[in-house]
Amino acid sequence: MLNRARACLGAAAAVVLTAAASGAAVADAPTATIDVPDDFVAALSDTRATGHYELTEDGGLRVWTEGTTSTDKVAEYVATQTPLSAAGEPALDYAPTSGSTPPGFQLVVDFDGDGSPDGILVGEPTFYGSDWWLGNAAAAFVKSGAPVTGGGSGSTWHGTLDQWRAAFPDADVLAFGFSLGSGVKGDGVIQSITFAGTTYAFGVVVGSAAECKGGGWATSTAPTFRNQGDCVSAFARSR
Ligand SMILES: [Ca+2]
Repeated sequence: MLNRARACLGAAAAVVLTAAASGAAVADAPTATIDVPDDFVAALSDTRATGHYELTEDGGLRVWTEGTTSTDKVAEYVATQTPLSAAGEPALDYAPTSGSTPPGFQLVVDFDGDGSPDGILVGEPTFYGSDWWLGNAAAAFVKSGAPVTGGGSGSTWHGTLDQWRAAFPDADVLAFGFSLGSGVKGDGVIQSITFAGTTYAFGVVVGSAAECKGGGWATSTAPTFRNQGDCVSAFARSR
């Protein structure tokens, strides 16, 4: 059976970990599940009128836009509290169906460690390799402290994550996520998202025995349950 631990990662979101109780973990297999949409931080969501996401049956997240206008954007974030020094090399495992621009990886970063976000780092390995660029809305002190200033990336301020870590040793990641668009027409499946050494799949996670009731058991995808009793007893066993 499954052990489960709900880790509260901020007021707005929590990530439910599901891990096999027996047997060695497979290195590349997802080791946690992002609960969709509950783990997406509402205050950070930037999914617009013609941007969409939906769960796939195998634990992926299909993301797509309808055209190339300013409303064609799908972007969601999961709360965390992780030193940038421990974030590793975040990556999306993305399988495109159409479109040539994959979603970018996004890190909402508190660069000076005072608890408030100061800017977003964007990773687009398809275009810029291991270089991460700073969003234009970032605080001035982050721009002035950027490892590299100049062309060659998605904005004027950029560098590898190791360079960013060296420049801002106190930086914390407050949220991680993805963005497709705006103005980009695309369709594909994010099979998993890797951050700070954990690989996440996507699903609907029932968090308590109470949530099993009223049909809740049938909505759960990570794991799936045969019926309400199966769901309720899973929580009984885990206590
Ligand atoms: Ca800050």
